Amino acid sequence: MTRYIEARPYPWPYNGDLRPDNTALVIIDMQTDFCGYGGYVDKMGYDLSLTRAPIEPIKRVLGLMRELGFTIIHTREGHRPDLSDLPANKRWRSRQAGTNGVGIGDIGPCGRILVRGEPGWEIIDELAPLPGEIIIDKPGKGSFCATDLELILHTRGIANLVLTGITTDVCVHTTMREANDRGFECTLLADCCGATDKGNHDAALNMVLMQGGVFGTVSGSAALVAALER
Ligand code: C5J
Repeated sequence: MTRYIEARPYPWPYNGDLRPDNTALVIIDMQTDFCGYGGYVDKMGYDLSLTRAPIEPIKRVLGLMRELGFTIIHTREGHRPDLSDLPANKRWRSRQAGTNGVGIGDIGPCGRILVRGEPGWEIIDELAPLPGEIIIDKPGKGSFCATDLELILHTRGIANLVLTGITTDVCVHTTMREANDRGFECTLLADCCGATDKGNHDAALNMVLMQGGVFGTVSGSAALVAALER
C-alpha cells in the first residue's frame, strides 16, 4: 500500500513508502533559549511570537505520530559547560547580536545561554520529550554535525524525515540539507517551523521547492494529519 502526504512540489514521500517504522518526526531546538520568555532569542529583541507560532501545530503532529508509533527525535542546540565545543567565532558573533555583549556561554535571565543543563537550554514543557524518545544534543546548527543522528536513523531503518522546529532558516534548513545529502527523503512542515524573521522563513520554504524539490518538499500539519488519519 502506498501512502502520500499532500506537499509541494510533489506528493511526499516520492515513493509513497510512508510507514511508522521507516519515518521519523524530528523536532528541532524547541528550547527556551529560542522560543521562551527571557531566553536568548527574546533577549536579542526578536518577535517571540514568530518562534512560538509552531508550538501548537507541532503538538498536534507529535500527539498523532506518537500514538501511531513513529520514531520521535528531539534536538537541542547547546554547548558543554566548559565551552570546549564552542568555536570562538560563534561566541564572538553571538556577542554582537544586540545583547549588550552577552552571548552564548554568558549568563542571561534563563542561566548560561545555550549551555547544556541550563534552564534556557531545556526543551519547553509543551513539547517535552517522553521517556524513551531520542534526544540529539548538537553543538552546531545542523543535527548531523558532531552527533550520532545518522547512525541512529540507519540503525532504525529510517528513510523519511518529517522536519519541524526552529528556526526555519538556520537549524531546520541546515538539518534538511545535511539529511538530503545523506539520502534521506525529507518534508518540512511549514506551520510547524518558525524563524526570527518572517521573510527568511518564507524564503527558506521557497528554496526547498526549486529544481523539482531540491531538498525535498514543503507540507503542513493539516496535510500530514489528514494523510495519517486516512
Ligand atoms: C539559531 C537555531 N538560529 N536553532 N539556532 O541560532 O536555529
